Amino acid sequence: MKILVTGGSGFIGSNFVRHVLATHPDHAVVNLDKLTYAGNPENLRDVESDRRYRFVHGDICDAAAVRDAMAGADAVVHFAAESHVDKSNLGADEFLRTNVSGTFTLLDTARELKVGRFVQVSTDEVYGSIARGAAREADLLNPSNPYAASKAAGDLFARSYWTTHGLPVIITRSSNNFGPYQYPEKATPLFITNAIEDRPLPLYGDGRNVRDWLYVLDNCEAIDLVLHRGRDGEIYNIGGGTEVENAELTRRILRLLGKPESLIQPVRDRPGHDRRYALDSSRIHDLGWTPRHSFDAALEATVAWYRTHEAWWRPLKSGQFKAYYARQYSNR
Ligand code: NAD
Ligand code: TDX
Repeated sequence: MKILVTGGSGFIGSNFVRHVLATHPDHAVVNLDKLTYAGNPENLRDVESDRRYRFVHGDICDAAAVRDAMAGADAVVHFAAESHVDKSNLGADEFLRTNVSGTFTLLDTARELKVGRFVQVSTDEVYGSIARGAAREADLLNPSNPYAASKAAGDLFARSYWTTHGLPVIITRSSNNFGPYQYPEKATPLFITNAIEDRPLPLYGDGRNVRDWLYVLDNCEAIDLVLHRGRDGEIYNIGGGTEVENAELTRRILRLLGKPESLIQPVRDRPGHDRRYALDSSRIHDLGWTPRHSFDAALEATVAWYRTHEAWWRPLKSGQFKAYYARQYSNR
């Protein structure tokens, strides 16, 4: 199978490309990535020499580049996105461009080239905050922040290409991923790396917001399963089944690193901060997936990875990131 992966140089995409090459000897991957601040060639340095892997530097909004990269592909797995909620709150132009217009360009090209499967990688955020129970795939979309709104719009275009044009689209909606190669703007890698540096861990609001944490390798296995065995036109929630309050996550990270809780710094809340995400994942369980990693073991492995990969994240926390961090947290 020849797969076009978009956004393969980011966090989940790079883990997915590595997973596919390691587990499917007969698969080839083309990775189309614009290399924004979140895309990093270092994430896939170890597979660069694999003859089944090809990197294409390009923008998913560029129809000609998309057509070239997609030519001959049996399937598309679409990760490329602007993915950070706080960044979308500061300005959402790029979110609209990439997550909506870029998704449309990919769908339209896949229709033209008659691609056999299109996996739209989406998020639990499209359901909005869930006070009680768990979101199911047929629930109404109720996004709160501009990032989530742009992902919901992408999902609706994807659905419409299945319903109207018969493009074999599948949507995955996963909960919060954590693991190796996550850009340190997101809570888990930000907190781990700040703690290693003995810097404060900025905890939003009362710290009681709940996220359902999913180890990135478990998500890659779920996406792989959906890609090969999912049903056309279906949506699959992928939840880790581990609901944890942010304050608890923060304390666990500090404990794993042997750092004091005094590093926790309560800061002003994120505007529109969803209180809780929760997914009903029975549909993908019925397909045969369940997370293989326990939250405790996966968090420990993740902390260990950032400890042993300072050369990966230290350069990311300088330059452009420093300016973002100063802007994001200075007035909180
Ligand atoms: P990321 O920010 O780490 O990576 C995004 C990648 O997309 C980068 O390599 C970037 O260079 C690339 N990209 C951005 N704009 C592009 C464009 N216009 N053209 C080509 N490439 C472009 O993101 P991530 O955390 O790996 O998320 C991957 C996908 O999974 C996203 O669609 C996101 O919405 C979804 N998702 C993420 C999580 C999570 O917890 N991280 C949870 C659920 C869903
Ligand atoms: O500095 C911080 N302090 C803090 O308390 C940051 C960056 C976050 N938080 C809180 C906000 C959230 O409740 O931690 C929680 C997790 O925050 P993020 O890592 O920014 O993730 P979230 O906003 O939940 O969105 C993530 O999961 C869904 C991904 O970034 C999205 O791409 C995905 O769709």
